Parts: sequence; C-alpha cells; structure tokens
Amino acid sequence: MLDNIRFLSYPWTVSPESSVHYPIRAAAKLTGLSIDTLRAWERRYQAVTPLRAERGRAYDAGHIRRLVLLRDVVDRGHAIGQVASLENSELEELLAGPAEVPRTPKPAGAGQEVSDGLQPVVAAIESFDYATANAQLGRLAALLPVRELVGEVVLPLMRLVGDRWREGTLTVAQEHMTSAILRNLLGGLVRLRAPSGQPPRLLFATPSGELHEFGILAAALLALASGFDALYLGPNLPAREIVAAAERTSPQAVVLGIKTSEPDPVTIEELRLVASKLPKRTELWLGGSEVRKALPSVRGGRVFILEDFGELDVHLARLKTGSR
Ligand code: B12
Repeated sequence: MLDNIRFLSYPWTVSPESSVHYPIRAAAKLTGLSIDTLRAWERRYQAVTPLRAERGRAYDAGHIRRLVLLRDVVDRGHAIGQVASLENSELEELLAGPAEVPRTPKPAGAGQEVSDGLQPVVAAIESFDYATANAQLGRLAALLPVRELVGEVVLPLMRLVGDRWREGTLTVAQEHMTSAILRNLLGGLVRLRAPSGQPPRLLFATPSGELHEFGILAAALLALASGFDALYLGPNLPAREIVAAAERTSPQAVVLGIKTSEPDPVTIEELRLVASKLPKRTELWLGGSEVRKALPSVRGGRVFILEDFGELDVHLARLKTGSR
C-alpha cells in the first residue's frame, strides 16, 4: 500500500491525530519524496524539523502532512526555497490557485531518473567536482553521435538539473556549473564542425532578453551534422543585429530559440521586428516547446514554429529537397 501513496493527496491517509512516528524511509514512501530530498529540505530550508529518535529522524503525521503539501506546491512550479517558510494554510492557498509554471505530468520520481551512463556526471555535479563532470561529459561527447548526445545527455541532464534545483537538492551554483561545462562542450563542437560555406545556410541566435542558449546550440549541432552550414551568433542578440546579419549572409532561415513561457514584452516586440524586417527570401524559425503559447502574435507567411528537434528535422529535410 505504501508504494502507491505518492498518488494519493487529500484526504490524508495518515490521521493527523495519530501519535505514530515514522522513520525517514517510511516518510519517503508516504510522501513520494526521496530520502535525499527530505534531508535537503530539512537542512537547507528547515521545511520540517523531525524529532530525533534513537534510530534517527522520526516524522509524525503533521510533518508528513506538511511535506505532502510542499511536494504538491513544488510540483506546481514553485521553488522550495521560496515556499519552505510558508504556513500550511498559505501552501493550501497556493494549491488552490493557478500553477506557477505549467508542467507536464510525470510519474513519481521521473524527474530524478537518468540513464546509468549519466550517473557519474550527476554524482560529480552533486559534489561540485568540476573536473570529473567535465571529463565524463567530454567522454560521452567523444563516444556518442550528435543526435544521441543531444537526446540522451544534454536534454535529460538540463531537465534533471532544473527539476532538482526547484526541489532544492541542487543549488543555483551547481546549475551554473553544469551550464558552463555544457556550454563549453557544445560550443566547441559547433566550432569544430567546420561549416561547409555552401548553402543551405542557417543562422542561429536567441532574441534580446532570452539567455537560454542550449536549444539553439543543440539545433545548430544537429543542422551541421545534417550537412547544413550554420552561422552561430549566440544568445541575447538585438533584432537589428539579427536582421543586419541576415542581410549580409543571406541564410535560408534565421533560427531563434525561445525557452521561457512568458517572454518579456521587449522580447516579443523584438521578434515582431525580426519577422517584419528579414530579407524576403529568408524564413524565420522559432524553436521551443513554449513558443506557440508564448508568441501567439508573432506569425506570418514565412514564420514557422518548431516545438522540438523532430520538427527541426522536418524543416531541414524540406530545405534540402527544396519543397515548401
Ligand atoms: C540552464 C537554465 C538557465 C541558464 C541558461 C544558461 C544557458 N547558457 O543557456 C541561466 C542560469 C542563464 C537561466 C536563467 C534564467 N532562467 Co532558466 N533554466 C535553465 C534550465 C535548468 C535548463 C534549460 C535548458 O537549457 N534546457 C535545454 C533545452 C534544450 O531543453 P528544452 O527546452 O526541453 O528543449 C526542447 C524544446 O523546448 C525544444 N527547443 C528548445 N529550444 C529550441 C530551439 C530550437 C531552434 C528548436 C528547433 C527546438 C527547441 O526542443 C527541445 C527538445 O524537445 C531550465 C530548467 C528546465 N526544466 O528547462 C530553467 C528554466 C528554463 N529557467 C527558468 C527561469 C525562470 C529563469 C530565470 C528567469 C531565472 C531568474 N530568476 O533569473 C532566468 C531568465 C534568464 C533570461 N532572461 O532568459 C524557468 C522558466 C520558467 C518559465 N515560466 O518559462 C525554468 C523552466 C526553471 C524552472 N523550473 O522554473 N536558466
């Protein structure tokens, strides 16, 4: 029965009046939170203060109730650091309101599962071991074809880091360390794959205000691996620069990444500008899973929305065969 309790929320399966105490392993099962998460929430955020029994921590029904509330609030997109000090009644209010970040439902613990090959990288990140994380990721990059590197290393790792930052088991510094290593690695790979200089050429950037770069980095790598010429301009580029670069280099498409679900109004305005000023023969590809929702107003005949790398493949194939 305990195994299924992660999917139960309210009413409580543990009676609040009960005087029973649960060791940490049972508390983990009752709440669906890992033992590491329980410890981190206690140590870093004082989310609950379990009793100290002879055999270690002991959680009562009140602790379990609060942990389930915190778990559900974090699942709805709030960072543990921002909600850990709230009263239970405030947490209940948050649960009654709209979600902070819309999330794809996932099975219990799914955000924490990575393939065996990634476990040494995760362990190195957890212990701030830059050299080992760097070496392990470099080894994977040398062994894996680009497609697998992106699909089985970069995407799962960044999602795991994001999820674990939110639940408080990785810090902002550990996320920054991981981003820095991956940025260097993927940037190096883009640079190493010498562009052919031949069309079809694509230009990659993110608009002003958008600092999330891994989508365009991965997309540029995939395009290069498919035989395209990629001009990589990086993140946070003003519209007038994007347009001027396109005028000078005549790419078939300008590919922009947008990660956030609620872009700054300035970013939206910049995107409109790019869409209206690009040379007539240049398409605008807007990449990212949130783009359709975030940018309903940036549309036009030569604007295409690419929600994932599968759609990137479709458009690359279209350019190659010259169809529309
Ligand atoms: C790394 C990271 C950062 C790094 C970025 C470093 C870098 N050099 O890129 C830094 C520290 C700069 C950062 C900053 C911020 N971040 Co941040 N960040 C992340 C993190 C951990 C990973 C994002 C990532 O790169 N993923 C890799 C991409 C490739 O994966 P993906 O989006 O799943 O990609 C798929 C599709 O979207 C699509 N796709 C995506 N891009 C593209 C591009 C093309 C061309 C195509 C074809 C397809 C495509 O294809 C992929 C496969 O299906 C996420 C956590 C998460 N769960 O996403 C938060 C996250 C994106 N960040 C978030 C936030 C809130 C911020 C900040 C506002 C934080 C702050 N308070 O300062 C700032 C905003 C900065 C800004 N103005 O842009 C939120 C966004 C919430 C929202 N409402 O959208 C997230 C989701 C964290 C969270 N759980 O709250 N962040």
